[in-house]
Amino acid sequence: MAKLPILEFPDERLRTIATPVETVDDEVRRLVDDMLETMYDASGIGLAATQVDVHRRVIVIDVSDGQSRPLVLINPQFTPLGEEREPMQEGCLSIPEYYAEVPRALRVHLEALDRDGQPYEMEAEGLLAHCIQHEYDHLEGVLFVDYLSALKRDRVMKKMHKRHRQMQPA
Ligand code: GNR
Ligand code: NI
Repeated sequence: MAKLPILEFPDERLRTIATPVETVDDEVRRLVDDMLETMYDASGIGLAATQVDVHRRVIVIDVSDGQSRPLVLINPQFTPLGEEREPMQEGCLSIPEYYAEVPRALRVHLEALDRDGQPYEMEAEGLLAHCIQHEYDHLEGVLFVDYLSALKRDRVMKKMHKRHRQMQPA
């Protein structure tokens, strides 16, 4: 397994729309394993392939206590269940040290392929439902700051530019 570098906002590559996986082969499984290692190392609860600059429809999630129950979502599709929306404080490994409330569907129905290419479906709510929607957005090139006001997004952009200047001094 290998830890992969994570793209950070406002990197334009985060805006790429991911393409479906045709066959879940060893290469895809290696990507899944590398993404899990990357997510656990960064103490995230989810990671989309987009964030590691691989533009395929692959997501890993683990919202369990002790991060012991990895969930693999390949070619995921979800539908909101009911009209209920719930704001939740979100963060993103591609936008470090910034958190904001985002309203999303409280419950969703998910269909995806697992690490063996087997289709499964499940219902999710609360944090897991939020995380599924956050990760799905990444596959569509969407970031949670897109739901904020232009003023707030601008502030995040400035903060990130400052961070990147400090990381790589001229
Ligand atoms: O680690 C993460 N925490 C989080 C909290 C609330 C809603 C979504 C998330 S996902 C995020 C990791 C990440 O950036 N995934 O793309
Ligand atoms: Ni994210």
